[in-house]
Order: sequence, then structure tokens, then C-alpha cells
Amino acid sequence: MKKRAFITGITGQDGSYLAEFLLSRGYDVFGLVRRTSTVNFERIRHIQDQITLISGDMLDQTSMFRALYDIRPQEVYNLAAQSFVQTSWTQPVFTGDVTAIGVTRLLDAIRSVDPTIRFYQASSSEMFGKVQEVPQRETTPFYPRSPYGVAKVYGHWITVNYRESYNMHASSGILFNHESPRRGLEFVTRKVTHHAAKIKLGLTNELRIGNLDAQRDWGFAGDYVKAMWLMLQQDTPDDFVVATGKTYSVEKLLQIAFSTVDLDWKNYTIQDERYMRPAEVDLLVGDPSKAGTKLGWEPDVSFEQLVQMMVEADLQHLKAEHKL
Ligand code: NAP
Ligand code: F7E
Repeated sequence: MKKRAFITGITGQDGSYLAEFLLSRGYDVFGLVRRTSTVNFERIRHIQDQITLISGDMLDQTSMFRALYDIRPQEVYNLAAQSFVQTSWTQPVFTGDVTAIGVTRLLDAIRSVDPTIRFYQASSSEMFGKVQEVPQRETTPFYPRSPYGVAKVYGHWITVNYRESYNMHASSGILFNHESPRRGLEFVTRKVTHHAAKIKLGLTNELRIGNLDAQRDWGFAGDYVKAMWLMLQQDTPDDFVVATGKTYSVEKLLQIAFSTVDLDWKNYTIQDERYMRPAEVDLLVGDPSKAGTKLGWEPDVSFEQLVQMMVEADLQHLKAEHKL
């Protein structure tokens, strides 16, 4: 009998890569989708006939309970979140409700329906925020710097708590930034690669951006979803940092993206206060050695390859869209 996996956030970047990965492993894949007035299945359209979508919302526990009761999955991947850090300052309560309390709703629904279900929580390097140690590892104390980061700390600890209170197979992946051509346009990598491609094609002539000094440990989302799956294949649940171990500034990102299309980023980039944050996370760099040793996981795609892949994909999309 095929294994059944249930993914919340299946319409998001990671959800789409994870669904593809699980299909390739022979799973029956189910995904939670919330009601929207226009359909937003762009990232999963190519696999839509191979997966089953269930209507529900992280704010509505009844819908989660019903989904779990109907599907009876062996594995649940909780990827749903209000995931954009900047928005978490303008919608702090909503962010807490979805990204923090939503985790409890789901864990408790699992506990009621079938406590043997294996659970993955999408924790984040944003929990390290104002970093207390470099590089950051599983034992580094948290110091979140945004309502999003605070919500993720809650989600992380409630996952640990359900594991310890109810002996559930609940694991938390502390993933550092991971990107792809399917990344939302508001995140800095995709914003930069999309603009570099647009400028190259003559569709715009400027990029407005915030803090150029922030440093991030950026990897490829396609590599990172494999680590999620590996965590749920272990005999015992645990927490793992998933990262590349290398860090780059936003300025370096600009250099690589614009040089991919033979342009100098300095000629097109304007710093704009609107993209500065009330509290910044200056430096993130993870130590993925535990994931390497215990899961046998390591990333395949380098930062340069990632940025070039994203610029190439944006060029292709834009050419097709504008019939160039
Ligand atoms: P994403 O592209 O923003 O996707 C978020 C998903 O959550 C979307 O499918 C979204 O649905 C869904 N969602 C939001 N609110 C919901 C609600 N109330 N009910 C049901 N679904 C809801 O995020 P991602 O980059 O794939 O990240 C996946 C997870 O990993 C998130 O939890 C994120 O916080 C976490 N994370 C991401 C990174 C990263 O660098 N990408 C790093 C660490 C942790 P709609 O399509 O309807 O909006
Ligand atoms: O910002 C700086 C910004 O929005 C990265 C989410 O997936 O990863 C992501 O959170 C950095 C920050 O991602 C702009 O100030 C400069 O220092 O791409 P970002 P993030 O905030 O790191 C973590 C791990 C998650 O868990 C989150 O869900 O880039 N930056 N100028 C800018 N950022 C944006 N968005 N736009 C700018 O114009």
C-alpha cells in the first residue's frame, strides 16, 4: 500500500517541491488549500492531476481534523505560514495566529486522530535573529527579531512539547533561507533576479531595495525538501539545522545576479527606506553538520548556481509573457 503524506502550504514554494519529491518516492500526496477568490495553483499546476487537494485553513481546526480523519496520512508536513518577515510587522496578530497557534491546532488534531502520524514543523533560522553564536546550530539560543520570528519560536517549542508530552514523532527542521525560481516575488533573491532579467529585457530601468549589508545563508529549495523527508524517516524524532554553512550579503547577491546578464547593479539600484525593517537580522550562517552526520544530507546547488538558475528562469518567463 502506498504511503500517504499530507502537506499544509502545498501551494507555496516548498510545498510544490516537496509534493514533487514525495510523488517521485511513490507517495499518495494530499495538500491543504485555503479558499481564495482567484485560483493560485501556479506552482503545482504541473502535478495537479497527481495530487489531492483538500479545502481548509490553519485558522480553522475543524478543517484540519476532518482532513486528517479522511486522509489518514502516515506523515504530515506543516509548511503553511504567513512567511514574509516584513508583513509580520503590519499583521502581527494574523502572523501569530497562522504561524504560531496554527501549529498547535494541527498537532492537537493529529493527537486526536492518530498520534502515530509523523510530523514535520517548518522552523526557521529567523528564530536565531540577533545571533548569540556564529555559526548557528541546534543548541544556539533563540533571539527572534520580528513577529514572524517570535511566532516560529512558538511553533518550534510546541512541536518539542508535543513530542515530549505525548511521545509523538514530531521533528523540527530549522531551515535557513532557501530559494528557487518559484520563490515569491517579494523575497529579496527573487526580487533581485526578476529585476535583473526585466532590466536586461528593457522592461524596467530600476530596482528599489533595502539593506544591502544583511547576510544570509542561502540554499536551493529543491535540496532542502529532501532534508524534511529524511527527518521523518528516522527512528527517533529530533531537530535539525538545514543550511549550506556559507553566507553572502545582499550586495553580493546583486553583483552575481546582474553580472549574469552582463550588467553593473550599481547603475540600476536605488536604496529605499520602505524596504528597511524596524529590527534587522544582520547575519545568518548555519552549521548543518548534524544533518550531514545523522541524515546524510548535504546541499547540491551553490549560491552562484542558484542565483544564475533564478535569473535564467526569470528571463525565460518574461520573454514568454511579453512575447520577446
Ligand atoms: P510560502 O511560499 O510563503 O508558502 C506558504 C504557504 O502557506 C502557502 O501555500 C500559503 O497558501 C500557505 N498558507 C498561508 N496561510 C495559510 C492559512 N491560513 N491556511 C492554510 N495555508 C496557509 O513559504 P515557503 O517559502 O514555501 O516556506 C514554507 C514554510 O517554511 C513556511 O512555514 C515558512 O515560514 C518556512 N520557512 C521558509 C524558509 C525559506 O527560506 N523559504 C526558511 C525557513 C522556514 P497561499 O498560497 O494560499 O498563500
Ligand atoms: O530578506 C534584506 C532584508 O525577505 C532577506 C523567509 O523565507 O527566510 C526568509 O526571510 C534579507 C533581509 O528573507 C530587501 O532586510 C534588502 O535582511 O528575502 P527576505 P528573510 O527575511 O531572511 C527565513 C529563513 C524565513 O523563515 C522566512 O519565511 O534581505 N533586504 N532589501 C530585502 N528583503 C526584501 N524582502 N526586499 C528588499 O527589497
